[in-house]
Amino acid sequence: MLLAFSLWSAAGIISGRTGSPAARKHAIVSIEKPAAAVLKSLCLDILMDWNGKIYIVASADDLKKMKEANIRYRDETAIFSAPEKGAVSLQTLRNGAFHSYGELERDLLALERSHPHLAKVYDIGDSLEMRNIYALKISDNVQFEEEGEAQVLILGCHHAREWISVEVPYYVAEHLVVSYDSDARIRSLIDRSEVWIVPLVNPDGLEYSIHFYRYWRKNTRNNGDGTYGVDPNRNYSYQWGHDDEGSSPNTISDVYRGPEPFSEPETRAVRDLVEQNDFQVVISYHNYSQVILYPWGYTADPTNKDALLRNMAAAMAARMEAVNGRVYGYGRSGNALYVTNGDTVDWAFGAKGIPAFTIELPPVDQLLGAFINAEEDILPIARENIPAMLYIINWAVNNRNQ
Ligand code: 0X9
Ligand code: CA
Ligand code: ZN
Repeated sequence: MLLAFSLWSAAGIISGRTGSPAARKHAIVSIEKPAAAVLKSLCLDILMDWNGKIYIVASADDLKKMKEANIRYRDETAIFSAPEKGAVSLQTLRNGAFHSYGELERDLLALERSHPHLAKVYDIGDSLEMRNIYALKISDNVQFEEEGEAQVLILGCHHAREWISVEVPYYVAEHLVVSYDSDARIRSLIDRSEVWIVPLVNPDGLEYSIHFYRYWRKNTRNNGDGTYGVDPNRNYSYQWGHDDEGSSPNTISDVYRGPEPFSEPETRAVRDLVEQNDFQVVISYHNYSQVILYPWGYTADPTNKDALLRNMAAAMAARMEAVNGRVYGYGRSGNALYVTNGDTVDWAFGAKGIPAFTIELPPVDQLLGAFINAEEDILPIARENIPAMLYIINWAVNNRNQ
């Protein structure tokens, strides 16, 4: 049922990057899976586990370490470099048509300025490097704090390298705002709801990914031991640290869960926003895999609302496919190839009782680009997500006070 490929080997291999974040050249290499057991001690950045091979993002140092450990690897950099070059425009140098932190700030403020009765920008907290974490609230009478309407929360970019996960929430927001006057269905939904959109939960990580290291995943926390970064999607409190397979206690790991639940300002900002409101649904965008996931993530067991969550995921998938013909899978997170603990949607559902979904955006696999989406795919991907979000807003309106 689930086609998602895991980034994290089911064997729980520890992955991460050594040293401080700095601009460096990396190769992508693959090794045969049986050799993977020895990887644990080398602390390498494992990109994916696919088709019997483990793919690794390796610095010159890493390659040296692998040679010393007699690990035979194959250079696969060429497979990955082609889409990456095509995906960024030379004009804007780094991030092409994708939003940087500054560009997102500019565009959110512009939406607020052009539609002051519909869109309001909130600063819901500061990142470690003191960037603002922005939320855009969309509603009729947006200036009123307590409207007593259904509420939906849409999050993007917990993970730095997942650039498309900023774009989809942003364009959903823009579409809702600019279509309000002309589209009766959107107007009626927005009149009866408040939609909160946080396109960029991890601004420090995104900037680091843009300027220094494209495949950076975590935030940029200095762990104090020569390693950097906590995985924001392992730092929520529900079943935090449940086991060392769904998250890692090792600071160097790319799924390091942090020293304690909500140790990171990015996850605290989301927590506080949820606690100050009454959301009926939470959506958290990630990529890649093209799949809609619902709790639990920490275990393969179903929740007590499995049928409901499954029906909602199926309804979203059908609406997405209808736009461009792209098929999104759906299923329970922990039932897929790997478990996670401390993620957003387990917390939203487990601690707050809110139906919550992780939407892993395209592509479906690494051969179609993995974390790298072509600029010309941004709008088609955003467009196919709009009907799914309208369905979710409508569901929230119909299921308030349940
Ligand atoms: O590992 C994650 O945090 C998410 N995948 S990603 O490739 N974007 O990093 C998945 C979270 C959903 N939970 C599970 N699949 N268990
Ligand atoms: Ca409203
Ligand atoms: Zn992610």
